[in-house]
Amino acid sequence: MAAILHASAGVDAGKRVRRFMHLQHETMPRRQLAQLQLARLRATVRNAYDHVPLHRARLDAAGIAPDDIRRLDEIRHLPFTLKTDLRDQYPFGLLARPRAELTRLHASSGTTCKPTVVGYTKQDVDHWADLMARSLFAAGVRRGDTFHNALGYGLFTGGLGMHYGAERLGAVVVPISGGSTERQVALIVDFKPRVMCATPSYALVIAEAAEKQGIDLRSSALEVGLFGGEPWSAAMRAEIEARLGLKAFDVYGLSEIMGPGVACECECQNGLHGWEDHFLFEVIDPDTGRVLPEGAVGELVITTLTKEALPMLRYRTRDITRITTAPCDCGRTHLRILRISGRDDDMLIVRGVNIHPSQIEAVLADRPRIAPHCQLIVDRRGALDQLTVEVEALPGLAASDFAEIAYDVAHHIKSMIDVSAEVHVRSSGEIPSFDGKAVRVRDLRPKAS
Ligand code: DLL
Repeated sequence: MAAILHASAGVDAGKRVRRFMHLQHETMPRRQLAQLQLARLRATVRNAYDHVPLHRARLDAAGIAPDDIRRLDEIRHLPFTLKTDLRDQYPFGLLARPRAELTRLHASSGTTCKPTVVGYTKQDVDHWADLMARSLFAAGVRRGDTFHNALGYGLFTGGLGMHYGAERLGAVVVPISGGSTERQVALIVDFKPRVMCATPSYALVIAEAAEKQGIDLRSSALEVGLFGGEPWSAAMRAEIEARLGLKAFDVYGLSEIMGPGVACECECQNGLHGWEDHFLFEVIDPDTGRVLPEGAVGELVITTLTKEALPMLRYRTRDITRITTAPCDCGRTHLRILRISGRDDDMLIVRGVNIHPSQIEAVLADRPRIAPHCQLIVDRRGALDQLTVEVEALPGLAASDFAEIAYDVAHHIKSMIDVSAEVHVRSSGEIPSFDGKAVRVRDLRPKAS
C-alpha cells in the first residue's frame, strides 16, 4: 500500500485503494460521481436559498428555484458569489445556521480592515478532517507517522486544518505552528518526523536556518512534505526537495470554501486532485464569466456540495489555473487542478499571509502625518518574502520625525493585518501617485509556473 497505485493504475489499483476509508469515493466512476454531485448540489442550493437572504434574493432575481436544477451543467445559470459578498455581509450574514449551532469560526484577510469570516458546524469540521486526512493519505502520509506542523495555528485555517486531518489519519502531530525557526530545526532533528507541512517559502526558511547551523536536514527522518497556502513553482519544489531531502506535495485550499484540503497532489505529483464529492469545480473566463472548456486557463470557481454553515454557490476564487479529468496513474477518478499559477486580483500572499492593497490603504488613511498614497514592494530576500511600504510624509514635517512615523505605521500594519513590513518614509512629493491609485504594487518575486 506504501506506493499507492503508483505503478499499477486501473481496476486493480481501484480495488487496492478501496481498503482506505475514503477510497471508494476517490475511485468512483465519473458518471456515478456526477449523480452524487447533482443530488448534493440540489441540497446545497436548497440550504442556501432557505437560510441565506443574499442567496435567496440572487436566485429569485435569476428566476431559479432550488428544485429547478435537473442537470449538473445547469450550474452555469447560478449567480456567482464574490469575496466582496463576504465583506458586505460581515461578519455572519452568509451563514446558513444560527451561530449557536456552529463549532468553529476562522477568518482570513478581507479587502478592508475587516477580515473575511467563515463558520463551520460540527459536521463541517468533521468533513474537513476527513478531506484533509484523505489529502495526506494521497501524498503518502500513514497512520503512526510523526507529523511536524509548521503552518500557523489560529484564525488562519492552515494549522488547525492540517492538525485535525493528521489526527484523523492517525498521525502523531507536533503542533509547532509557524515561527521560532531554530526550534523548528531542533525538533525536526530530535523528534524525527517523517512528514512536515508549511508554506513553501517557510520550508525554505527552515532549510536555510538548518544550513546556517551546520545541520543537514537531508539526512533527517523527513520523507514527505506538504506545502501550500501560496503559489509556488516547479523550481521551488525542486529546491525544497533537494534542500530538505523529502518529496514535496502541493496542497490547496481557501478559507471561504473550507481551508487546506480542497485539493491535494497524490504520489504521482501530477496535479492536485480536487475532491469532487464535496466540491464542484469550474474554470471561467474572468472577464466574461463564461465557463471555459476543460484544459483552458482561467479562474477557478468552486461550489461547496456538503457545507452546512457556509454553503458557497459558484465562489470566484480569483485563482488562475486549469483542470483536467484525464485519468491519473494513481487510479483516482477525481479531476486534477494543474497548479495555481497566480491570481486575477491584486491580493498578495506574503509569507502565507493574504494582503489586499486596500487593507494597507485603510491602515494608512487612519495615520496622521502621512499622505494617502503609498508604494508596496514585495521582494524575496533569501527564502523569505519581504514587504516594504513606502509612504510619504505630509509637507512641512521634519526629516527627524520620519523614524517615529515609520515605527508607528509598521506597528499598525502588524496589528491590523498581522504582517511585518519595513516602512520607509519619504519627503513630500517623492512618491508619485500612479494612475490615480492610492497604492501602487511592485511584486519583484519570481513568478510561479
Ligand atoms: O491558505 C488555506 C491553506 C493553508 C491551503 C495551508 C494550503 C495550505 P487562505 O488563507 O484563505 O487559505 O488563502 C487562500 O491562498 O485562494 C490561493 O490564492 C492561495 N493558495 C492556497 N494554497 C495554494 C497553493 C489558505 N497550493 C488563497 N498554490 C487561495 C497556490 C495557494 N496558491
